[in-house]
Amino acid sequence: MKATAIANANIALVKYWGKRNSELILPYNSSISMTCEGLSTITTVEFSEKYEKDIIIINDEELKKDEKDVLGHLDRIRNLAGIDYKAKVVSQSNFPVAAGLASSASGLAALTLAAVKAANLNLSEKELTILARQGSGSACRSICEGFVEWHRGEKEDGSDSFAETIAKKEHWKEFRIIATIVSEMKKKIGSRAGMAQTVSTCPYYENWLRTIDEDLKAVREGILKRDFTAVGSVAEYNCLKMHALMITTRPSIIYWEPATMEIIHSVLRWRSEGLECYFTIDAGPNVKVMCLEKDVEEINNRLLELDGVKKTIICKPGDGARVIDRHLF
Ligand code: 2P0
Repeated sequence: MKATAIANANIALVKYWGKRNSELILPYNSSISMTCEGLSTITTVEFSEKYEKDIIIINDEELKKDEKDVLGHLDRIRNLAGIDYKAKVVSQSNFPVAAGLASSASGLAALTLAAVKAANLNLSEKELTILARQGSGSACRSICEGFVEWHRGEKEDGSDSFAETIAKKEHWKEFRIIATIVSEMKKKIGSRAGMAQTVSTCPYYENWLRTIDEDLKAVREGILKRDFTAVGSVAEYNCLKMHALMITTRPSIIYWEPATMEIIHSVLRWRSEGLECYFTIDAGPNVKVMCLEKDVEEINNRLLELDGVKKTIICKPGDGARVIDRHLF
């Protein structure tokens, strides 16, 4: 009862921010993302009677007891499979965790698939996304390939809140997201607490929900037409709207650092000079820059020249989660 899976992180073009049900992780709004080749997590899960307790090792560190997400998710899968063996889980990501680079998405997606296979469950991709969603909302999008939409769903039980590919990676091979790393520090406020705080205190949250369908439609259609200007400009604006919510939450959530601002202004300047690129930022200070393949080298070089940029990772549209043979233990 041992299996290993790999999953890529995803970066949202239309963001998820706010839950209508925090138990089942049901969002107020649908979201669209790109699954990113190159930002991956590999996870091996073994269920066995030889383990007296769950052992969870993430990026070479044993998980502390108070981190319940992973344990709760293992229990969910054990219940589904009707097993009560303890598990050993070893997980390794190739990018900094908790810096707004969606490590929980690739981590929980890989954990879901590896644990499901190790428990001999047979689930469809849609069922896997519903299960991964309950571990971490954005993880459902990392199950799927390429450009992905997570449908918010209407039902109370969450059975229609799932993710699916809207365009495969081959559809738009030229789309690039350059993830810049300005800080590898663990963020001060996690997304989970932050979004709950926004829903309960931000006076603009209703307007976010009122305008989200326009953004979803523009980005979805832009992806299908490979219209980079449409996708980039709406994704950038959607990110700014989400950060406006965060900033006007009480107490304020300000993820931006000076280096974040430096990159925002640089992108705006390069674009005004004719080099087309757009930015998006998640729950952290790191900026992701969207561009097309033809400009990626130039933009990457310019980003690396900025004072605040420590490192960049260039991402193409990538595969969904898959089982692999190489176990981590
Ligand atoms: C997103 N983020 O759409 C948004 C944008 C952060 C900013 O999804 O509580 O780790 O596990 O459902 O999925 C991060 O939130 O939160 C996230 P939970 P998750 O990518």
